[in-house]
Amino acid sequence: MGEIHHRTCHICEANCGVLVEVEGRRVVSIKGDPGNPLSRGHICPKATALEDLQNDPDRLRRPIKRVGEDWHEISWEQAFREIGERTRAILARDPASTATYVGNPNAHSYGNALNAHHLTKALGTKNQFSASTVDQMPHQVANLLMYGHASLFGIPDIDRTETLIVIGGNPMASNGSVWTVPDFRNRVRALKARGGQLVVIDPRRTETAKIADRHVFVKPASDVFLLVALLKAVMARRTFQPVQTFVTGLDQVAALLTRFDDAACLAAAGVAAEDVAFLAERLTAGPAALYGRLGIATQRHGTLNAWLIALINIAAGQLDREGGTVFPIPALDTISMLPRGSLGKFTSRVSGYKSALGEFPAAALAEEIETPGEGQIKALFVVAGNPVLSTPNGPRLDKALESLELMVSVDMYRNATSRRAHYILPPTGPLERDHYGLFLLPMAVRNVAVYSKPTLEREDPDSLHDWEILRGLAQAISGQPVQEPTPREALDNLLQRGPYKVSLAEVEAAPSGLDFGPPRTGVLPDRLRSDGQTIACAVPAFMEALAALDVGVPETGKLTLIGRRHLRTNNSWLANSHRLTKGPNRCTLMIHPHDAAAAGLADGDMAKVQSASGAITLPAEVTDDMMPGTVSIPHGWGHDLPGMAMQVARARAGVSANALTESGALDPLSGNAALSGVQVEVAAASVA
Ligand SMILES: Nc1nc2c(c(=O)[nH]1)N[C@H]1C(S)=C(S)[C@@H](COP(=O)(O)OP(=O)(O)OC[C@H]3O[C@@H](n4cnc5c(=O)[nH]c(N)nc54)[C@H](O)[C@@H]3O)O[C@H]1N2
Ligand SMILES: Nc1nc2c(c(=O)[nH]1)N[C@H]1C(S)=C(S)[C@@H](COP(=O)(O)OP(=O)(O)OC[C@H]3O[C@@H](n4cnc5c(=O)[nH]c(N)nc54)[C@H](O)[C@@H]3O)O[C@H]1N2
Ligand code: SF4
Ligand SMILES: [Mo]
Repeated sequence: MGEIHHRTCHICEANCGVLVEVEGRRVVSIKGDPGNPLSRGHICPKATALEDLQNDPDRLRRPIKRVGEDWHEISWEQAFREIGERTRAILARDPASTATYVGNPNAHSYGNALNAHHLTKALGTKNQFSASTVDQMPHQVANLLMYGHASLFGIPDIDRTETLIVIGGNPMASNGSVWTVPDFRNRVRALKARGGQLVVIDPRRTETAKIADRHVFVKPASDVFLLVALLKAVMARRTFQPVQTFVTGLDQVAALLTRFDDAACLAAAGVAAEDVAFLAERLTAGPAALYGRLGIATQRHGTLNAWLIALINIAAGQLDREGGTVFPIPALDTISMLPRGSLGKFTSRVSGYKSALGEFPAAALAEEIETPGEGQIKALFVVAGNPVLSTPNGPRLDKALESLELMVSVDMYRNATSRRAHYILPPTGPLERDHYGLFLLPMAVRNVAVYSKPTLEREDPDSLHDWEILRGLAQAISGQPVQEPTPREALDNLLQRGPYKVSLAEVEAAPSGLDFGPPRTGVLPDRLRSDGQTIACAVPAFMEALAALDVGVPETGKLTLIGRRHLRTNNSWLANSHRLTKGPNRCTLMIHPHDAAAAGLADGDMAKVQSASGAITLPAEVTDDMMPGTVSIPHGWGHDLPGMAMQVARARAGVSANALTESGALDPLSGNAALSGVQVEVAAASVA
């Protein structure tokens, strides 16, 4: 029997508790922790991949430096010294010519979250980019303008609702997003056992749709029309019920909505009137929650969608209600730690995009590197990100990266993006770090506090955690040491100042986690950070955009592309795990039989997919799970680029969906990329 360590799996947002059995440095097993109050023993196949990651021979353990096409291991001391010198020389020429791109795993590392600003401060740069603008930025803009804080998220009270409506999310594959909801399947089982219903609105009959009581197809990127019709239907059913006293302006919204013709909206969304009537009925009867996620955010109407979803929950009387949309009170309250957020503080140099939360659209990174002039990006620091595979028109960005004078990747792999770096700085292994779900526990279906110690000692005593690398870079560039408490000390401090006033020691004393119970209600308006602590529904910027909205979707005669996720992947970066890459090829073009026939494609045939940005060729998977006219390709593939060093991934490389997405296609209110709704042509690939 080895030693059992309690841990939180940090791979996805679900934050499942795991029990890791180790003998010395050998991992004997990784199992679900039944004592974890949030995940209750649930895990998915990715948890065991933590061991693959920890022991992956391709995982970098030492800093490496590229000279031409050759890579050399160097010491940390040399890496920091050279990067510091080269950065200072670039800054001396043009102080506005550096940039950062911060990827998704930063949301899963409290050490990164608390230390990334040291690097941006040392660089003194406004050129900040992140995965947020290919993801949840629309939700955050809506939160900011409605609730007064970009990080104040409402979540469905799944454990007490009677109706859960999911639009543009697939938690059976993703395990939930901006909603920490491990063990989704059993939570849905319990919902059904108490007579409740799950409804899914999605252009694909997804894994979640398949366990739902009802699935409604919607045309991609046309949800806004469905949501307008649904809001009208909900309002029509609730004319006599009082609205919460802290809510204002719903009547102004209602007045604006009269300009929309219901039938035209439904036709544009491809949804039947009876479906809307059903949804409105469920939303206004018992406790119900409408939850929208990635599919409604990564499209040109992302922010309008997020706003309309909030308005529907409000108008239906479901906000801050048991079984409705609720606001967790986390042990570490990020809304008192983070700034509220700002819009339009900076304007991007090339296209004049307004910043959101101090960030420019990730989709604009390439043009800022390519376009000459003062402020052209010459040095880029990528922290735990793979934008070549994850941002629109990745091949264009890839080419732009090649032209940089200095690129540094803080990453554990030499992958599609970091192969372009001059230096790759790898952090300690995944089991060698501690964990607290800083950003994710505030969106959890129960209020819990869980802390994980490192499971293993650092294999190499010289290796550095991400946060130490970030501080090391800051010091190397600025010449000033970072004198601040360690992340662990900061965590203790923040917890003690939090609503439950617990110390880190008290949290650690409960290795499976401390449980503060289900989400409370009646927390509004107290928790609001808006002026006057009101929810002013008629947000001017949103009202203006809605007033300008043309009903209808132009007929292009082309197919519309959407994405998808698989349980055994996580964006681009688990592709080198032996365990997870087993099984059938998952990088396929899902296409409806009618569309396949029209393109002359049979199941398994190679299909060429062409957009305005580029073309890729991949096998067709013919399935009536797709809405006719819509095709689906997963992202995070394309692992056969020269210079990559991921052996397992290379053997099952796939192709990148982001060769098709377009850098100019954005949600204007948030700068979020419109990954959904790309127009494509599909044909049988000519046999070479
Ligand atoms: N077409 C399309 N594109 C999409 C999406 C889509 O649905 N469709 N989804 C978008 C979404 S939601 C997101 S969040 C983005 C993700 O975009 P990114 O964050 O840019 O990409 P990831 O693939 O998550 O890559 C994470 C990188 O971090 C590294 N890494 C992993 N863990 C750690 C760590 O602990 N420390 C360090 N230093 N590095 C680490 C990995 O090796 C990898 O290089 O992709 C987006 N792109
Ligand atoms: N296994 C696994 N889990 C993951 C990840 C992963 O890569 N793999 N990634 C993690 C990350 S970074 C994130 S952000 C979350 C995302 O978590 P989710 O939001 O659940 O993301 P997806 O599974 O991509 O689901 C998006 C759904 O939107 C649908 N969709 C696409 N376009 C539209 C549209 O225009 N309208 C509507 N209504 N629906 C549309 C798609 O068909 C898909 O079913 O997942 C996280 N968890
Ligand atoms: S659902 Fe997410 S957190 Fe849970 S085991 Fe899987 S990858 Fe880890
Ligand atoms: Mo994401």
